[in-house]
Amino acid sequence: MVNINWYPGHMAKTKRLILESISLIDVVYEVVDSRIPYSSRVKDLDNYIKNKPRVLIFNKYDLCDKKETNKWINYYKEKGISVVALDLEHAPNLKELLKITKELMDSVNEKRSIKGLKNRKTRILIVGVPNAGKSTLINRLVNRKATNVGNTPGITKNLNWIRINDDFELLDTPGILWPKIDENDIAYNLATFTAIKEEVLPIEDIVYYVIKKLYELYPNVLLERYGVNDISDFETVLNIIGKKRGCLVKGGVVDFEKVYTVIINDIKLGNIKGVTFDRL
Ligand SMILES: Nc1nc2c(ncn2[C@@H]2O[C@H](COP(=O)(O)OP(=O)(O)OP(=O)(O)O)[C@@H](O)[C@H]2O)c(=O)[nH]1
Ligand SMILES: [Mg+2]
Repeated sequence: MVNINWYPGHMAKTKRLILESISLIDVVYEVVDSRIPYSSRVKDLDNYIKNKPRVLIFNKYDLCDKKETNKWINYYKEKGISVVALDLEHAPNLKELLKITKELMDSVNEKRSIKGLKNRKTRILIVGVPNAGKSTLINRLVNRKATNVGNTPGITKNLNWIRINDDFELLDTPGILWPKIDENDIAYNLATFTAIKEEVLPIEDIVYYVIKKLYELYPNVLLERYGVNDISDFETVLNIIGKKRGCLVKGGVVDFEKVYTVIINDIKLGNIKGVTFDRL
């Protein structure tokens, strides 16, 4: 049982700053990782985005198991949430997102006009767990490198307003988690898909979790990529993978640390595609 108290001061601060800016916001884009559409939803988000119109963005759709992830998309849609799936890396098709945003904004402005208020520019808050692709989304929306991106959690450090044009502004925010992640699978899913810094959980535990999940859900991936079809003994598994992937030290002995890095990097670099770890 894990109980991750990885909640650095800047996350609490980010939430406070979001709460302070929320009255300026019209629409919230909540970005999740399509491989963990449940684990990567910020659990206490409602507390500080209030009841602002929201679009749930399933990012990194290129890396997920579409059959399983589509079940989640339908599940959220049935709950009345607007959902858009995106592959920002290869095919950033933003049309549907912009269409939904316009619809949400039109109804904001309708309500304003009833009160005799003028239309206002669209201000969008982008939130999500670390490394979900929030800043990448902003760069695609403005079509330039307006904010830094990177493949580790914690790249964005501050809240940044980014102007698209006179009618459109975006607020980029640092990734956030919640004070206590006390569900085992959520913690390991976040660690597996790089939303929690690597140091927070022991790397061998993360790797063991990944292998166990692949064995349960995607045995073909485990077999084809690593030559493993039996996980009853973890050391044997590491030895097989180490030999297959050249993680050896002098004398042909497998270096387990290198095996861990290989597996973590395979996930991180998207070498393992077509996997979704959350199940409905
Ligand atoms: N394969 C794939 N990679 C993506 C996609 N979107 C973003 N990435 C990659 O994911 C990594 C994280 O992207 P960022 O935009 O920095 O994520 P972020 O949510 O702003 O992260 P923090 O600022 O750390 O919270 C980068 O390496 C991106 O290139 C996608 O749709 N598909
Ligand atoms: Mg960022």
